[in-house]
Amino acid sequence: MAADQQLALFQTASAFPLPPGVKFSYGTAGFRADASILASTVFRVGILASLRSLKTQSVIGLMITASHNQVSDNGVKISDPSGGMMTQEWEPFADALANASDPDDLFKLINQFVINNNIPFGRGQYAEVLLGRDTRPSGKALLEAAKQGVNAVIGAIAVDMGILTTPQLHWMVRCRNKGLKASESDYFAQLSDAFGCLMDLRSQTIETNRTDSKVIVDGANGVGGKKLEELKQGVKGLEIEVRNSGKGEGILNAGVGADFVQKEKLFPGGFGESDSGTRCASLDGDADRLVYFCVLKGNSKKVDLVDGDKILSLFAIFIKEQMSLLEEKKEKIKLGIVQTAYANGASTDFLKQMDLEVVLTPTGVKYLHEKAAEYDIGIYFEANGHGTILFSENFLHWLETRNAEVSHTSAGFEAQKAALRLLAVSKLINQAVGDALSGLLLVEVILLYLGWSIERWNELYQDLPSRQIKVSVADRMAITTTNAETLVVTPPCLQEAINSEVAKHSRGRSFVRPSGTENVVRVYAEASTQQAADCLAQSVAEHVK
Ligand code: 16G
Ligand code: ZN
Repeated sequence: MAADQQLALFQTASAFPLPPGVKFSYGTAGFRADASILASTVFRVGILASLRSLKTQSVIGLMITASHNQVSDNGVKISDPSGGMMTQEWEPFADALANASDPDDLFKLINQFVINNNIPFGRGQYAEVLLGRDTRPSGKALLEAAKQGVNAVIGAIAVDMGILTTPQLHWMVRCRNKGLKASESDYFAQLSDAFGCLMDLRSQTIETNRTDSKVIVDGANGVGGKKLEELKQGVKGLEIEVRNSGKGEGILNAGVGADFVQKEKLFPGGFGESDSGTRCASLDGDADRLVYFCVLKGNSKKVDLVDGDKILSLFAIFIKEQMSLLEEKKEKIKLGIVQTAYANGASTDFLKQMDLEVVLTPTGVKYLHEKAAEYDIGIYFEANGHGTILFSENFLHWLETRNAEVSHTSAGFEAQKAALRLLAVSKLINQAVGDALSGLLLVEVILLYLGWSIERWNELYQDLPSRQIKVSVADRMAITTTNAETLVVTPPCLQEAINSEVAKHSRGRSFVRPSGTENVVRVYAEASTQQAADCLAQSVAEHVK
């Protein structure tokens, strides 16, 4: 390593000492912790991002957010050149960097890693990292730490993209690497244009049973609400009311947001019984999750939840219908549905009854995304509301070329419209990661296309009662699993114990897994009644303790 590079690293690293007594882990969604102890981690992730940019010779993203966590937390994660999550191969290095005890240790680690991976480090080669942050007050100082980390690598530049949703930053990275327009106004324009296109391509004859013309959206007092206010300016034909937009006094994620609504099944702050009968939606703190809900009357803040599984089902219905309208090739198009073990059993049954190929992956966007990318059209969602629809380059190319031919038959005309709709969906729905803003617009336009109210949508199937519990244990990693986390491997005998509890309940299903974001083991149970689901979860939890 060149002497000037060595010096640059030592000097800046000394300004960001590792806090004593903590161990950081990249986890399912990057590093997350109380913001007060994160400066050294964010600085080091800045270095990591520059190295990743050098290695891939592409633009990399660095996002400062802790999503749905409380406002005093923060976090940092990397977007790879495709706009997806950082490759898992680099996660052990990320962990080692974050935990290096001092600049000397840090330097040795980097040196070894660049040699092993043949990274043109310290040779003045160009690297570029786009930085984004959510609205957390700690974000500004952490962004500065990230900038210094990026700049500690000679030849690397950090570009501050300002306050963004997580999916916006991922989208920008993807566009930059494809040589496409990548500014925030390009993002807004692409979404509203594609929405407009889908609105124009609706069939005019559809009977509608809708009485609810507007949607009210809970912005979690965070960045999503703020950005939705901007996005909606360009959206024609839909009334969007934003609450908890982050402009008022409300605290980020405190009794608001998609995570709160999904887990508690209660309406968020800023909503009331007078909203019953109106379609409502909720974003999480960095706007990569979306759930819908209906406020129930006289029922102590309870809601009817329309979760990620139902959003997935709605998208699957629409995509399948468009595919069936395509005259040619339709048998050859591979459509895949990707869920995790948390998907409600009723949703999986429903999708299978539609003759769709459904696969499960472990929890975490990186797994779902990777699997969905294997299809021509891959739709993935977690029950918590994170998901998107991926289109393969080949399939998009085919759609574009087939559209160049003008058709004269009525079936041909319908097929052409279906192809145009699919192309518009590929532009509306974020191809990099799940994006609550683009997901919201797609849900809305599909409901309009089908003429469905939220109640009609919610009636697609009835969720099986379920229960989730957290169990604190000495070492959560003692539990290992296989088959997309549905079966326990170690400790021995635990799976047998779960099986015998499950057998006691009609439609019983239960699994356990160590959390990737908290120091707990999570227990999930499902059964034909709420009481049975509660009982099953409790008894399985006893075996975990
Ligand atoms: C993270 C994941 C999310 C997953 C959740 C599980 C990303 C971007 N986010 O939020 O997909 O559902 O972790 O948390 O991958 P857990 O491991 O604590 O249950
Ligand atoms: Zn999030």
